[in-house]
Amino acid sequence: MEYTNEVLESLKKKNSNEPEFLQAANEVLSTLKPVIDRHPEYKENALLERMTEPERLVSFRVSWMDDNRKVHVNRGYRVQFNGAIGPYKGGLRFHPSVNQSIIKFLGFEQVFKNALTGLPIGGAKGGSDFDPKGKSDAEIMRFCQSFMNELYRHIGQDVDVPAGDIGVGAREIGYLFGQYRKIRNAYEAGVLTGKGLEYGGSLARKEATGYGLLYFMREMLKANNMDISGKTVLISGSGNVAIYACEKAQQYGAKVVAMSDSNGCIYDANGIKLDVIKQIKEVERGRIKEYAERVSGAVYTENVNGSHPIWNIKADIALPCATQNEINLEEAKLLVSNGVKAVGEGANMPTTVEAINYFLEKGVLLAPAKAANAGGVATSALEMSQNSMRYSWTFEEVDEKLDKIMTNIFDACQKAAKEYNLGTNYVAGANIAAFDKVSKAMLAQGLI
Ligand code: NDP
Ligand code: 2IT
Repeated sequence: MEYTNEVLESLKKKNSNEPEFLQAANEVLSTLKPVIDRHPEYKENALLERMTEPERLVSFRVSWMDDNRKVHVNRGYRVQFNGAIGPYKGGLRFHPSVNQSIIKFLGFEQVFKNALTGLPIGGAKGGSDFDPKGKSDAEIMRFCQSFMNELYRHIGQDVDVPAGDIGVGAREIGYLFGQYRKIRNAYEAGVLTGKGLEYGGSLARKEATGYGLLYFMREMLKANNMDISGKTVLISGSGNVAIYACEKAQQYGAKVVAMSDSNGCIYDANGIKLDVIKQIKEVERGRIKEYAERVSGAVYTENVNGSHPIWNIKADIALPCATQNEINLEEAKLLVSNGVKAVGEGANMPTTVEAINYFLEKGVLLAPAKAANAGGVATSALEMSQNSMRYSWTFEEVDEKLDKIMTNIFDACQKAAKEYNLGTNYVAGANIAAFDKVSKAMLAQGLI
């Protein structure tokens, strides 16, 4: 049997209850055959088996008390997937859907994404099945403190550096950092990224994932004689990534007509008013349907039975920026029939394998998550650099570095795709470029 298939079959047996992890592994491994054929040493050194087995995974109890003194117990996780390139690095997700499969898929993706940034960071991910929705600030703080009471022993600025993801933003990072500092009695600023600007955070980190997605898009479109200006854009989600993707898309002259949250989507034919979205989401922590109550002419459509009505709106570009598997084959067909020419994955694994293949078949340009959303973690690494230097760069300095990093990532994806005659398949290009770097680092460090 083919080496990649052999490894996939064994993964399926070992991880049969982890569908998202298997999906992520399959998506990567299925594109690596031409590389494996060229490099027999990869099989001899069991690189695929080693890359798909985390270096370490911890799961722990997080007990906390709500405002009515009721006790709750959640499960916390940290997976340190691969440390060959640098300290483990990756976000924390607080969402009720979090389980071992989700954390492992995210950690696995992170290894390759971090390699593509060109910066010295290994791959990790963590989080909890805690649901931050409807919780008071005090409850969030107590949860974060309890979470850090265990996490602290596994992290460190040269060991493992967590950051935000779904449900974890500047507020949560602040509480986590405070508790870490208290436990350690040391100001190790680089132990967490996404910090507030007053205590070691980096300018442009908040904007970085969304802006980076658009920098990647710009390069991908340019390479294919297209341009963002004047295009109609759909952006799912209305969190950190979606908001700053929208901001940069608008700066580039695109018309963003729809955004969403987990309940439904809004359509505004005149173009989304981002200040209203920021007020609802960043300030009030409210629901997206309130947009339609505040902006005349805007229409709200509720999700029904897991459907995502946002993907049934006519547009040129779709930017899924909410969560995994938010575009399935049916939705991909709708997008293509409505004229979508390019898809940029701001979220991690937002497109199912069937949907990816459909887009590629139809000639839709697909900017894959591990390349296109790497701007967030890249800027986290820039935050670590600034913390080590005890210095901070201006917004423009960080933004310029981010732009260069995203341009380099696109170039690397394109180069790998060309080298293996894959045309505009940047999905395979990203996997191959990242795999090449991680493989070389692992081989150089021997069998560990
Ligand atoms: P936020 O928590 O800020 O926002 C998440 C958004 O997605 C919200 O609008 C949320 O809606 C929606 N959403 C979350 N889960 C679901 C779900 N199960 N079904 C439908 N909608 C959902 O997170 P981020 O913006 O930080 O993250 C968004 C995506 O981007 C994630 O896939 C994350 O892994 C990825 N990412 C984030 C980076 C970062 O720097 N933050 C970097 C790279 C990737 P609601 O409020 O209703 O839950
Ligand atoms: O998925 C991701 O890349 C993130 N959530 C950001 C991770 C980080 O360490 O900044």
